Amino acid sequence: MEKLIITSCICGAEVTKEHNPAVPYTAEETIQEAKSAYDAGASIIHLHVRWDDGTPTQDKARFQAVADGIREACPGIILQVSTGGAVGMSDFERLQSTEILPVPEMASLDCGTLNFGGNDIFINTDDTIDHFGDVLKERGIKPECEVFDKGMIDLALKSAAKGHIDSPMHFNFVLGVQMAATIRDLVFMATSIPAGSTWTATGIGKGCWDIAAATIGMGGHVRVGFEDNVYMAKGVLAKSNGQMVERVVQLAGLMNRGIASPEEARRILGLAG
Ligand code: KMH
Ligand code: ZN
Repeated sequence: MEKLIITSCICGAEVTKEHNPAVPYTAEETIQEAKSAYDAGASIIHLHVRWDDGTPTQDKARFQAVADGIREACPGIILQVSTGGAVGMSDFERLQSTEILPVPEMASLDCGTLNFGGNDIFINTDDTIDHFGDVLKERGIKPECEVFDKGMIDLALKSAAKGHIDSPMHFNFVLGVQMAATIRDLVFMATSIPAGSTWTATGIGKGCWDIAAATIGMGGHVRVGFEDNVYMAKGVLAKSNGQMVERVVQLAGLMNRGIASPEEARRILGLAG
């Protein structure tokens, strides 16, 4: 089995300090949270940014400032910028995160439309997927196909077949937003992607730790962080993203699976480096 790549999604766009006071808003807080995850063993930071009052933004200058700080604090880290942003943002706004320099090595590519947080609609039509795929390809950024249910694997493969996404593809199965966070569905997803693809899984909320443990055993890679979950256990808030990454490292250790360094993650994911 390959070593385990840990991605930390340190702040997201929707979670707030009301959910957990440790959720970062300012550039300094966000950089500090990235460092806590990196020091604990994360090799990829999935990055959203906020204005100081917590409002999500895809503003290029804000992304640049936070990315510069993270790269300085976390030498060698792989930056995966979000192109999802927050519900309701335009495609133009969402893609600004890909314009930072040096060009980020990875970006999320959301592969379908879904109910988000209950009653919001997160829109990703076929044209959006194809267009985002083209932009990432042009900029030499590896997409992480965000898959919130099974049909989204099919939409990603449809876009790839039209030439908008290159192989080998990398997927992130997000369980607990649209599809439920069950190990049955995780197995279904992991066995429904082309041979040679790599995959990460994300359990939202209380599904976080079951999905992480199952994924470690199945040979996938794990994402944890405040974007997905703010608790270590029922009623026990995580103190930092680093604390959540530490638990994944402990689980992997108990299961005899090594942790990938950023360099090893680049090799596993086929990033240019
Ligand atoms: N904030 C969500 C609407 C991504 O980063 O690409 C979208 C999201 C996925 O977080
Ligand atoms: Zn995200």
